[in-house]
Order: sequence, then structure tokens, then C-alpha cells
Amino acid sequence: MPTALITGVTGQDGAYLSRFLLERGYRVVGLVRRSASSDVMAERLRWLGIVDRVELVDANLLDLSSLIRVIQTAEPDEVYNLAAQSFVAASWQQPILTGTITGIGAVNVMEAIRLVRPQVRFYQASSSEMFGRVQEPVQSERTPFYPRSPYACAKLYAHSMTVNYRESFGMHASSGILFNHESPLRGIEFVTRKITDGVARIKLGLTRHLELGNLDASRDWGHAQDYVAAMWTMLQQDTPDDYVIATGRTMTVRDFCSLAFAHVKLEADEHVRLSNDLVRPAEVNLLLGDPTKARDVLGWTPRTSLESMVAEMVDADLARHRARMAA
Ligand code: NDP
Ligand code: GDR
Repeated sequence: MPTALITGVTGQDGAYLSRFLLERGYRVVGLVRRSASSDVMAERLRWLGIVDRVELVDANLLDLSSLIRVIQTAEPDEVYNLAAQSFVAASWQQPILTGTITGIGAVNVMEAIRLVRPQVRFYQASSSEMFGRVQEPVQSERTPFYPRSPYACAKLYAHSMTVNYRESFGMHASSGILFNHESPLRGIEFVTRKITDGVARIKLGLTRHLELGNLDASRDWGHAQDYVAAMWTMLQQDTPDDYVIATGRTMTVRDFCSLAFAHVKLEADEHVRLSNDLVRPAEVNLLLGDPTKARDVLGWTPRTSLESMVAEMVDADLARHRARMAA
């Protein structure tokens, strides 16, 4: 039975990846940072019904010794580094923390692997945010990077170090340059989930308005459960490499909003309010990925349409609020 160690197991992707690997017969060890709220910490794993099947171990990306200990005791075959301060907007408020966790944290994981178990296959969660102020209208593995936030700068450092460890030490280290991917388990602060949660609350009469920032930004949105499959497939290749994972379709925040409101037969224009406080110091206006390499080399293609994902997210938020109201 192969063993996978997942950092960031309590996050959106960590939960879906755990389920994916369990279904394939893996032993899954999940790294969690100590929290005073440990009762709610594994909420996403609980939502997927797998909390009892994932071995949770305490460690922190900022503490190299804790990572060394976990790799010594868990003896993983594959390590997926999904942990990060992942909210772009917060990275301007906490740039040093973001750089330390999202950037240096990834190097801590690679160092622990190099020192203890260099044969491990390593996955780094790189991001389309690294393209930032895009240098080409459609972004592929060959598109130059131009990060636009402290988060994106930290991710670019971690990405470059992954390439460097591969080339310097021969590590089996791959990066997925993943474009935005969403689900009912998406953090509530990210725009898609903020919208679907807002739509549900408005539909149920819990509030009347939804405040948003820049509606003109365009993103290439896919479903998280499709994207975790790509992570695993990368690590099954003989040769480590970097891959863009995207749908090849882009849509504005405004149009995403319209889709979500239309799902419950409401008009977005009647409920959305604009707030300058939510506009970022520097914006990424357009992301549109070219997943050709992933399709040709990995045989990976996205399965879920944006429309069905929006419906799934709105329905899940409606169900959550109805359950709370009934309690
Ligand atoms: P989430 O924000 O949902 O999850 C982040 C995870 O990192 C959480 O489990 C969090 O733990 C953990 N974490 C944060 N700081 C530390 C630390 N110091 N030590 C240990 N664990 C820590 O992210 P997603 O699941 O959405 O994304 C997974 C990864 O993929 C991230 O690296 C993200 O930057 C990247 N990415 C995501 C994309 C997306 O669209 N979702 C696209 C491209 C890249 P806790 O629960 O304790 O906060
Ligand atoms: P992003 O996701 O920054 O692309 O990073 P987010 O959903 O936060 O923003 C997407 C776009 O929507 C605009 N926007 C708003 N965003 C938020 N959060 N809240 C609002 O009210 C709002 N109004 C408009 C933003 O300005 C932006 O243009 C996500 C994260 O998961 C990263 O970790 C990951 O690397 C990238 O996706 C790919």
C-alpha cells in the first residue's frame, strides 16, 4: 500500500486529494498545524466522510524539525505540498508571513525530503497567479511570469526552488501550475464561494445584498475534484516536470455572479453592491490557461462544466443554511 503525505490536508484541495488517494488504496497521512479549534479543524474531511481514514499528524511548515520528524515516521512514497497562506488579498496585509509559509515553507518540505527520504516523489502547488500581469493572452508552461502580489511572488519562489531541487539534486519534484479551482469546500473568502454563499443567503431571506470588489476580473475556473487527479497523475510519470492545469475557458466575476443568481431565479444587478475596500492594490485582470501539455502527456482533461459547478456550489450553500435555520 503506497503512502502519501499531504500538507494542507485541512484545506479544499487536501480534502479532495485525500479522498482521491484513499479510493486508490493509498495510506493517507495529513499534516495539520496545532490549533485551539481542533474540533472544527478537519471539517472538510468530515464533509467528505473520510475523516476517520486519514492519519492526522502535527507539524508546521515553518518548523523544519517537525517536517523531518513526520517524514521519518510516516515514511511516505509521495509528498503533496498544498499548505500555504493562499488568500491573495491577505498577502498585502501579511507579506512576510505569506513569504515565509508559501515560499520558504515549500523549501522546508523539500529540505526535509532531501535529508531524510530523497527518493520521495514531490508535488508543489504552484499557481496561475505567477502569470499575474499576463505576458501572453493564453498562458502555458512557456509563458513568462509577472507576479502581482506578495502571494504570487512567494509562489514563484517556491516554484523556482522546485525546479532547482529537481535540477540540482535529481529529486522527483513536479509543479502543477493550477488555475483557479473551486467547489462547495472552497474557503468562504474566495470570490466564487462568497458569491454562492451570498446567493443562498439572499434566496433564503437572511440578507439582501452581496458586496464585491472588481467584477471585471476574468478567471479560468475549474472544479477542485478534477484538479487533484492531475496532481496525482504528475507523480506517476517517470520524469518529473511542470504542467499547466486549466479548462481553457475564462469568465468575468460579473458573469459568474449572473450564473449563480440565475440558478435560484434572481437578478444579480438587484443584489450586488460594489465596495472599493475589496479592490486590490494590484489586480490580475485576466487568466486563461492552455492545458495542452497536460492533455497530451498526462491524458488529463477537466470533466466538470462551470455551469454544473456553480449549481453544485449554490445548492450546497442553500443546504448548509437551511440546516442551520432548522437547528
Ligand atoms: P486552502 O487555503 O483551502 O488550504 C491551505 C492549507 O494550508 C490549509 O490546510 C492550512 O491549514 C494549511 N496551512 C497554512 N499554513 C500552514 C502552516 N504554517 N503549516 C501547515 N499547514 C499550513 O488552499 P487550497 O486547498 O485552495 O489550495 C491548495 C494549495 O494550492 C495552496 O498552496 C494554494 O496556494 C494552491 N493553489 C490553489 C488554487 C485554487 O484555486 N484553489 C490554484 C493554484 C494554487 P489550516 O486549515 O490550519 O489553515
Ligand atoms: P484569486 O481568487 O485571487 O484568483 O486566487 P479570489 O477568488 O480571491 O479572487 C478572484 C478575483 O475576484 C475578484 N473579486 C473578489 N475576490 C474576493 N476574494 N472577494 C471579493 O469580494 C471580490 N470581488 C472581486 C478579485 O479581485 C480577483 O480578481 C485564488 C487562490 O486560490 C490562490 O491561492 C490561487 O493561487 C489562485 O486562485 C489561482
